Amino acid sequence: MNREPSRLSRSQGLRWLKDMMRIRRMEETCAELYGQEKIRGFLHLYTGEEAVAAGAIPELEDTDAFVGTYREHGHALMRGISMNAIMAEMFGKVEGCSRGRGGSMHLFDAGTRFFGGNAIVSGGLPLAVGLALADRMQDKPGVTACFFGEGAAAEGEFHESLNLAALWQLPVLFVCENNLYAMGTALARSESVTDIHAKAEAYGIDSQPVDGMDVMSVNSAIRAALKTVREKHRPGFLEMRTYRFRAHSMFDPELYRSKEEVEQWKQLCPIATLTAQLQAQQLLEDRDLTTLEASVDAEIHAAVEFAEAGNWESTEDLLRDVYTEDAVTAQEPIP
Ligand SMILES: Cc1ncc(C[n+]2csc(CCOP(=O)(O)OP(=O)(O)O)c2C)c(N)n1
Repeated sequence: MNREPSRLSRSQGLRWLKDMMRIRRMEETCAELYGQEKIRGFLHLYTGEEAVAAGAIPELEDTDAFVGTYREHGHALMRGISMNAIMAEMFGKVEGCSRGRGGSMHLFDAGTRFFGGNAIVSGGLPLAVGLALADRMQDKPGVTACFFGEGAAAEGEFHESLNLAALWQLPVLFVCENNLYAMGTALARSESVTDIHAKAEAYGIDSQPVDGMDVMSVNSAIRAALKTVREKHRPGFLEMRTYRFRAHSMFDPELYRSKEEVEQWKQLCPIATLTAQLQAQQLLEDRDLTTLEASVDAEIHAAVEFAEAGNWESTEDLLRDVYTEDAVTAQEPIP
């Protein structure tokens, strides 16, 4: 699991830097808005893991599908869902990408084939296998990218999904974001084999660990894996080794890990690492950083304004899409 040697173009470097900053600042803003009770319910932030979404998701084609978890705000942004639609969804407004029905854990956008955040650990894996099967049965070219945490490996659905994807040779790219903790449970306390990629190998799936704190390593691993999945029509698996700097959710006192450990991982911050690499190669000047920051701040400011100005769903509409029209209007008593 070597870090990629630094071969960077200025335009690609700035793109990744901006994307990672967009994710981080959006998340930090969500934390503030949560404190103000503008965003309610559950909120799981991605801080520290940005290199994975920023390095991976822009490599997907429009025809590919995406399936994620409840920690999916950054993935949605990278897939091209606007920050306005994401923020409005966080607020529960109808202008949100799931019409305010899903909230933080259930961002969804069929238009970009973003088939959702999912509150159920490992719940996305069988969904991804089904999407890939559907695409193949309809002779569609897409790959389904399925992102999930290492906690999923403890679930039966993980094993059933990998088995069927390998057995039926389906074009699914499984991407495990191994941040070492499933809520408060350290990986080594719940798994007898902590190399998650080895579990995929057991199903005959090409698999490798990747330095998930380094956007260049993520990007080259994803490009190679997608190429194989597309050309050979079979599943692939990447284990991104990463770390979340913040608590699991807004309700987590974080008693399961030491402050020293968190500080050590913060030294590997993907944004600081890329900034330093770009500066060392004279590809980034102070004024570039100022411009990037201003543009990210403007995008976030506009998104919060958009969400604030959005509308609540009317009470008359609350049953819409919950029951069929017939069921809602039926006057017949149920026998
Ligand atoms: C089937 C199921 N069991 C338990 C939970 C409660 N739960 C929510 S998040 C979580 C931890 C998942 O950790 P991981 O998959 O590693 O993802 P991460 O939060 O680290 O991104 C658990 C156990 C759940 N949502 N679904």
